[in-house]
Order: sequence, then C-alpha cells, then structure tokens
Amino acid sequence: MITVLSGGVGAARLLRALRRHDEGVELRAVVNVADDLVMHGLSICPDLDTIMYTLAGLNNDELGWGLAGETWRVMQRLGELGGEDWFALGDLDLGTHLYRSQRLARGATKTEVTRELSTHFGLDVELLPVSDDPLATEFDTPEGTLSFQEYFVRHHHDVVVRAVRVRGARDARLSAAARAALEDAERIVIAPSNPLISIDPILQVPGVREILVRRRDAVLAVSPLVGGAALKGPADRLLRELGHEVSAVGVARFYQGLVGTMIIDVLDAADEDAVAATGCDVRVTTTVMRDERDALALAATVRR
Ligand code: FO1
Repeated sequence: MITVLSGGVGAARLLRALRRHDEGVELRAVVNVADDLVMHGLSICPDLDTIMYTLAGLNNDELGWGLAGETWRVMQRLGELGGEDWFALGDLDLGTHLYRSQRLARGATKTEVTRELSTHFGLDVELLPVSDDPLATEFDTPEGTLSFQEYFVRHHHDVVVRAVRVRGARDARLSAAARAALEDAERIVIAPSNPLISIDPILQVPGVREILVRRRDAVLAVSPLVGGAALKGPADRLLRELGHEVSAVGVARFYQGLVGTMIIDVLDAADEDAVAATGCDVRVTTTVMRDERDALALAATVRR
C-alpha cells in the first residue's frame, strides 16, 4: 500500500500516474483540508475535489480545478444580482458542494462524506481528509489577514506574504483512517504539491510529523520545483518571502528529518549533492507530468 500526502493538482496527477503504472497497488491519499471554505453556506473542499474529479477522469485539465465541460449559469445569475462571484462554482460542481454540505449539517464527518462521493465517482483510491476537525490556512499580508482562497483566487496569489498560519492545527485530531494510512503504508510519498501551503498544513496536525520521523526510510518526497521555479502557483514566491532558499535544496531542507528519499527534476541535477547533504537519497528524473509517458516515468521512479 502506498500513501500520498496530497495537495491539489500535482498530487492528483501523481496519484493518477501511480494508478496507471500499477493497477494492482492499493493507493491512499491523506489530503490537505486547510484550503477548505464555506461560501454561500456551502462546504467546499478544493483539494479533495480536484483529486476526486481527476481520478474519475472528469477534471478540467486546463484549469487544474473543476469539471470538464462545466457550465456557469448559476455564477452568471449570481454576478447579475451583485453577489459574491469571485470564487467560481460551476453548475455541476455545485451538486458536489450541496451534497457535502447537507451531509455535514446532518452530522456526517468529512471522512464519511468523502468516502460516499468517492464511491459515487467510482474511485479506487481512498481519499482521506487529514482531519475531520476545522483547519484554515491564513496569510498575513499588507492587505490584512487573508483566508486561503482570498489570497489564492481573489488576489491571484499576487500579494506579499509576511507569515502563514494554519488555524486549528494545534487542536486538530489526525483521523483514525489517515493515521492507519500513514502507519501501514509500505511507502509514504509527499506529492509535488506546495510544501508551505499544501503539505505543511498536513504536517502540522499533531502526530503526522512524529510518524514521518519514525518511518523516515519509507518516506519519499517529489520536489515541486523545476529548474528552481514552480510550474504553477506561488511555491517559489512563498519560499522566498518566508525566508527559504528557492531551489530543490530549499525544499529538501524544509523536509529535512522527515524524508529518506527526494526526487528532484533533471533541470535541478546540479543540486543533487547539496540535496543529499540534507541527509537523504536523491533520484533525478523528469518530474513534469506533461503527458502520459512522463507521468508513468515519474511513477516508475517513485516505485523503484
Ligand atoms: N481556482 C481559481 O483560480 N479560481 C476559482 O474561481 C476557483 C474556484 C474553485 C471552485 C471549486 C474548487 O474545488 C476549486 C476552485 N479553484 C479555483 C481552485 C482552488 O481554489 C485552488 O487551486 C486550490 O485551493 C489550491 O490548491
């Protein structure tokens, strides 16, 4: 069994590649829920839904989120009414949020609702919210304190970040299913997701770090940087703003003590020795999942 610590699109593509590479392997994902939000009274879980839609083959690959072939009639009407429409919820996607919100309001846990949705969408990867307790990433910026989606979507992550916090992390309980997925996995993979805002909220849930430190030889991380830059999103900018080196070495230092193996991109091959000096084995390969062949090659390097 392989367990993948997961943010959104990078994790979704790695999970899809691991599934295609080996149809027989049991796959679980322990997923960040600190991007989650309540909007229009609806509970929205972007990372869980991105992975779910991707594994179901229903995702909008261009956007990296939402459903392919989506329509936006509800948002259009909301905009006409002068409502809050900066966070775009497609007509079909809204069905997922309505279902989840009602189940949560009736007392189901996020873990239970995720299992129900995963069954509906025919997934053969077990998606596990890291915790059923509320977690919320927030950013200190010159614009004030911003919630995750205010920073990421409303401000297009184009605002200086002075500090990042995960509200609720200290008191959050690691779910029993996520704990078992971490304890029982033959291999724990940290996806090429943003270390600071996708993976760190998972690591901040009490118990997760301790398990990784203890199981370090089984832990492998894929660097999200390629040639020292993020493919998409603010990973490089945030590393710089929060005082980390913007390179595979900076990522390796961030995960130091937690991982036994790092996979870095061929464009960062010059960093191989410095990454190894943080105390892990290093594998160098193409980490960009541009097409099926690249994705399968990365999956093969993870499984090696
Ligand atoms: N990302 C955007 O850039 N703009 C949006 O309007 C947007 C809406 C949205 C709705 C549902 C959902 O599940 C995800 C959505 N995302 C949107 C993506 C998402 O907010 C971020 O990419 C992740 O939170 C970062 O991992």
